[in-house]
Amino acid sequence: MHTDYEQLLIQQDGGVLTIIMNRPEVLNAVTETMLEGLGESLEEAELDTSVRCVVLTGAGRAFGSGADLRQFAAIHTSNEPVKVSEHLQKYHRVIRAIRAMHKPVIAAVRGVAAGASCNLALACDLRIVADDARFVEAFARIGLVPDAGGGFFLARLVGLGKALELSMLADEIGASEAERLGIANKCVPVAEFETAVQQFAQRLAKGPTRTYGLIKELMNTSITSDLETSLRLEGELQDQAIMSADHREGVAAFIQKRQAEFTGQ
Ligand code: LHQ
Repeated sequence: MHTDYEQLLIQQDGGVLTIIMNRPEVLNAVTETMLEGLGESLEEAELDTSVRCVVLTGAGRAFGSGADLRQFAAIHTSNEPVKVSEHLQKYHRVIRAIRAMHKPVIAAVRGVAAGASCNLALACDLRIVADDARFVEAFARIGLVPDAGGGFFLARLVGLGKALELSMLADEIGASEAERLGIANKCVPVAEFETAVQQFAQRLAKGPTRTYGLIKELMNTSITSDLETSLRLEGELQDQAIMSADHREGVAAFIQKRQAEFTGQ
């Protein structure tokens, strides 16, 4: 793995690759440089067979404060119409890389996750949060619509009514509310956060990685497809899963009354 990025720290421990957005002085506000690094490192993680789980997190007291507003303030100084959709392509590359990755991607959220950073966390497969975590769809506060995948992920996680409420009022929700709504999969005290994240990620990294990839494909396709498409796909994917070494190992471990040791194949 290439680990030398200007605004990211990248660490690998066994099968767990941790990508840390690293601009703590502005609560990891997102820039084009950061997005390019995220896109590249996630695409590389997909190809690296030594990586079996990815953790996305922020340096310091926050996950992220959304797009860097100081960078964007400058674009309003001219009277030219502003086209931000091209810039959004950089977020979309990151989101596609997370969703297409054939291994689990976890967002580890402590402190605030606002705006586009909030939605990058929602694009991940699972979210583990510290009890000081705060999620805020901050866009409407500055007269914008949710971007970075928010229109897709938020409503699917919390339902349409709640998604509209969170987007229109742009109020913060805390960790326990996020857990209640199904945004957070697991909430832990801040003092235990780093250990809990590593344990959670290491557990996933020792799982049947190839099957996890197929599970992602099944779930991500099924939330946008009809029943027939989903049933057809589950058959195709199960044909692949049943041929995996991890399936054979799982069955053997059950029969021999021992813990399965998955290789990810
Ligand atoms: C920041 C930021 C930030 C720069 C804190 N930028 N410096 C938008 C634009 C265009 C196109 C594409 O899409 C988008 C998508 C979006 O993400 S829109 C949403 C953008 N984000 C926001 O509106 C959130 C702005 N930040 C805040 O409301 C607060 O900072 C939050 C609630 C995140 C955290 O509050 P506090 O914990 O009280 O921290 P703080 O406000 O004191 O921030 C600490 C420092 O970080 C501070 O700098 P300073 O030099 O005063 O210490 C902030 O200015 C800086 N910072 N967010 N997005």
